[in-house]
Amino acid sequence: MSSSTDRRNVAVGPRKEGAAVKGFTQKVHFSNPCLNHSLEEDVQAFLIDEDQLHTFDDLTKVNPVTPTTVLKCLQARYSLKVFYTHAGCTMVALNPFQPVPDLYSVDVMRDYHYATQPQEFKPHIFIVAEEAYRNVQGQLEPVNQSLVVSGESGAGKTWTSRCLMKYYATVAASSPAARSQDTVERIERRVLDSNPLMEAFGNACTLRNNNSSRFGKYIQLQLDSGQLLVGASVQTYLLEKTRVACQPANERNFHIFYQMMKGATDEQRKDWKLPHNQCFAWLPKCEKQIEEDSFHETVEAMVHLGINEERQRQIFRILVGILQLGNVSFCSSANESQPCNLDEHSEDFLQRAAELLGVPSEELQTLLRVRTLKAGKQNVLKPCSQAECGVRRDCLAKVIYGQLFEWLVMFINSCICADKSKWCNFIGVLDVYGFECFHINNLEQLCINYANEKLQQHFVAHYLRAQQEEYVSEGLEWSFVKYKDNQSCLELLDGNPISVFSLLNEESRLNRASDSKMLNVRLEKELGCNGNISWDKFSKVPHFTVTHYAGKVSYQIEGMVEKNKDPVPPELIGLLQKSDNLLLHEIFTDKETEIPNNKGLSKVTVVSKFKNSLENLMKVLLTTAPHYTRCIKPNSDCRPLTFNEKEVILQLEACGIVETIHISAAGFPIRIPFKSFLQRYGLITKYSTSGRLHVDSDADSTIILQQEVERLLGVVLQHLSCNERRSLVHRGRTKVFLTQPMLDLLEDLRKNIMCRCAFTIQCCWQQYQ
Ligand code: AOV
Ligand code: MG
Repeated sequence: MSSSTDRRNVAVGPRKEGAAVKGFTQKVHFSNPCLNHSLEEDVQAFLIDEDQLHTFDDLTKVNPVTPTTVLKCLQARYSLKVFYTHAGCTMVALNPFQPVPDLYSVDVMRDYHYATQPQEFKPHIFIVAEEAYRNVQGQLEPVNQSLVVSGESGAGKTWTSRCLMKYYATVAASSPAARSQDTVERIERRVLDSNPLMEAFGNACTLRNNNSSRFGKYIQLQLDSGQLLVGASVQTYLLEKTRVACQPANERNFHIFYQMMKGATDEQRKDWKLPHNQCFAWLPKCEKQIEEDSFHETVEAMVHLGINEERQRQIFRILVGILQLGNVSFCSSANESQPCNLDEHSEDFLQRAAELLGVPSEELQTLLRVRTLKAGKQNVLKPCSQAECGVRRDCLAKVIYGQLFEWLVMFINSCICADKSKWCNFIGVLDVYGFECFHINNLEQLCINYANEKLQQHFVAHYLRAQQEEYVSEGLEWSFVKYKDNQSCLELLDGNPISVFSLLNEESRLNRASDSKMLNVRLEKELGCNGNISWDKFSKVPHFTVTHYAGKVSYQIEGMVEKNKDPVPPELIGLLQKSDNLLLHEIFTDKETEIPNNKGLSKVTVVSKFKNSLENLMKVLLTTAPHYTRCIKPNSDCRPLTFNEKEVILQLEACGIVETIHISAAGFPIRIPFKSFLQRYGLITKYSTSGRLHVDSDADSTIILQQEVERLLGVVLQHLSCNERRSLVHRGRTKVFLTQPMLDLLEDLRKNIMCRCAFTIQCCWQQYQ
């Protein structure tokens, strides 16, 4: 497979007319970016041009490129409400934290798509979208594309992903008629409707973000041979289902519950046995005021996606059943051999929960209070302690909610995914939960931050490293730009044979009582000398601190092993299989109900499942041409037009933006294999006045191709000195390396020749007539 950058070639986004001529004289820096500039120098540099800073629409033009100058440039633009800036191969998107409707209208989408007005060419997420769209029809063969959107929690990833999907639903609408209307056709509508639905069930208000994604998502937009959107498929990653039964302080449960409470009709309330004034333990309010008017939108999305009324009713009854279950609590039992009782008000709640979940209430009550163990071949009943009863109740809620979410995703896929014969390429949009660091972090944050490490690794490997390695292998002069590699952190987390994950898995499988303590001891013993992990000896609560690429995070060890085991009592699954709620019955039909023996768990743990699913994602990403968008959160209070320098600089440093800019500025972002290059631009030499050249695009010998490329470049750049030429284009061993101005020039020359040919043919035709 050739590198992805090969494919980001001739088909690029909208460009200003004449940009090639203007950009032709642009200076390309070959300064060694590893040299550290002093802060004073930085200040000096940007003070000189301070008034002009906002005009740099590509950070590669800032000189010198340092964290401070980059920061000041972004700040100047942000203060003028300019939210997008190129950073070489990546797009930096600053969160406006306020609606900017004019920036994302259908008209603007079309402007970028057709590129007719100069103002259309300002940096915009639509440039990324359009570039990927045009690149699908690669030079020689179509290439799948991936839009990787990253950034910390609340930075704007989900917002950006939605925006990208809307763009394709508009410009690649499956019916030509739909393109001239503001509405979108059915498949586009359905693809877009998957967003509010999945967000209602998978997003929640956290301390960082009122609409925080609690699951990861990779959506592949399927395009047919005419580049029209004909379907999509969604892959989701690890929903944080613990939230359903346990919400961190000042955070909320999933949106859908609040939407139902606010939006249900009286009739629905009656059906759900839900009085207006009922309070739920699992529906905490947070300090933030959140308007909960989206129930209608969620139901509408369900209707568009084909979830009929009866199915909706089953879904909502399950959800209210979960809430009722959350109000059930237990008293401690005086006698260990006796199961604990329900506390005084819980009888009613349990009754309602059982009714809504469609299971017999006595059986539910018994199964929550008594567990079944395997002793040899026999099953033995054992009364649960008060705490154990609570754990079983939470387990039941979590497994129901988790499986309901999976069913929903499966259903969405079944109605948006096109038949394989109907599509040939895809553009994937990746939106995962952003890097998180709370006061208390546990397995959820460990997984979320691990996913972000993996994405960062993908970026480092596929851009920072691959780009530079290619320069060297193609024989270009290059002084290597150092970058922060997160490989050692990843090895700490998921490496073989010993890592945080492997030890956590071992403890989970051993199933011993003092697992948290043991885990801590083993982590310290086996990984203590790794520089990416540390312990605070004075802390009362056992925890370990990991130095992630985006900062240090302390993880609480208590509860981690249990969360990783994610045990579900099989008896409870058996109960759900008997449910007369048809959806619940369907969801649990094939699930395992065998009682395991007490030797330990053979079940796949949460982290191993998550690691596998991320590895599969990485494999898919590797087969696609990536486009990176870095979302930046200008302030942690989510205030509009507030730019906190300290917070922004940390984010810029974490994602290696300065290194990226250096590599992009000093490098040649466009690489075209000789053969493709000659196939596209060979006509320039054929029609050149400076002598006809023989360009045989079928020639296979690299040496012949090299010579032909050399001659072609000689014709195009005949008036430039060797040094000038080298700053624009380089002939490598197998590819031509180009800067954007050079590509613009070649494209303009090609276009001119084609226009001239067309004109000549027209004249001949007229004469002939
Ligand atoms: P995230 O996806 O990156 O966080 P979101 O995409 O949910 O963050 O963005 C957070 C909030 O910022 C949104 O709800 C919007 O209010 C606002 N916002 C973001 N981008 C824009 C924009 N371009 N224009 C206007 N408002 C915007 V997380 O899922 O927590 O990691 O997990
Ligand atoms: Mg999100």
